[in-house]
Amino acid sequence: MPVTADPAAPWLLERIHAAERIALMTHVDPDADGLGSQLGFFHAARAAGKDVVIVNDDPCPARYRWLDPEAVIGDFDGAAADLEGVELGLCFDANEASRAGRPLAALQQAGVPVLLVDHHRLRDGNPLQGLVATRFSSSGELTYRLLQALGWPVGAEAARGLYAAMSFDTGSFRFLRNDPDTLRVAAELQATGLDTNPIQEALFASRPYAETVLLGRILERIQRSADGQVAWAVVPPEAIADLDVPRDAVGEAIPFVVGIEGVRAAAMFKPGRNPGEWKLSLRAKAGVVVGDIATRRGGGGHDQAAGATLTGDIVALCDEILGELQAAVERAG
Ligand SMILES: [Mn+2]
Repeated sequence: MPVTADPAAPWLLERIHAAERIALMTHVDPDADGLGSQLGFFHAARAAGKDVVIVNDDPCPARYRWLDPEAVIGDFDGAAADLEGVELGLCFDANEASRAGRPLAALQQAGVPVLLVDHHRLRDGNPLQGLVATRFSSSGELTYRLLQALGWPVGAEAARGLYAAMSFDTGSFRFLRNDPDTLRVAAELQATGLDTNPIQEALFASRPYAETVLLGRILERIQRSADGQVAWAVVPPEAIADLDVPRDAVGEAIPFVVGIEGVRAAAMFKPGRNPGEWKLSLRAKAGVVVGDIATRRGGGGHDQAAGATLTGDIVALCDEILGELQAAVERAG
């Protein structure tokens, strides 16, 4: 059954048009791309007369509540009942069922079809269908094109989510893949009357003090390879224990690691969800491909930004990953 990279694929539009009640999901540990995409779709679909609900595995993190002033984002513990009567599920910014957790499993168990809407590379043998297009900067940009193809107007309400999604995944429109369409879509969203200043401030100028302290600790832990082309930081649980910060706050530091002059590939190891687990984040500068290092370990992402969950001794894991990063740098020449 089909996976398409075309937001206007007729079968895809027919499936969405045919469903009266639609549930929207995103991945666990939701980010601004997943949440913004589903909110953009939500507001446009509701305005188009659809009965639409959002049920994620996790609640909306406090840091993203400004995205959802109406509080339409539900979570599985509080809003599982909203899945009742749903005819179609759409899962944003996730490339496999397990990334979406319990709501997707519940829909599948009830025999409800679920389609992906994502810009991450699909794993070989993925059983899900949907719209998966890696050429898009973000799920937000992809969702905008899908809404256009559906013929559903995008008003300022929907635009806020989509613009936030794009701004987040492009690092405030710095990572544009030389695709002029990304800025065109951003301009069209702005033209709805959207005030983008509060989005910029909320995403990039609102770091809580405790997270700033954490950032300082991480920066102190950065190490570099002998040739200075690979940099990494290991953030053990004890570096966070006394700080009131969400787990995903650690990820905020990775741009500084890969942002060092001369560094072409970077890794960060932070505590995972469960004891003994490590969450690996990889970044690379243009031309260096590190995504496969995460994919081989059951993770995913893009060529220059990827992640995976690892278990084992951190010293051995670190050795292994750094060796592969060095090889990736050498391959890039
Ligand atoms: Mn994304």
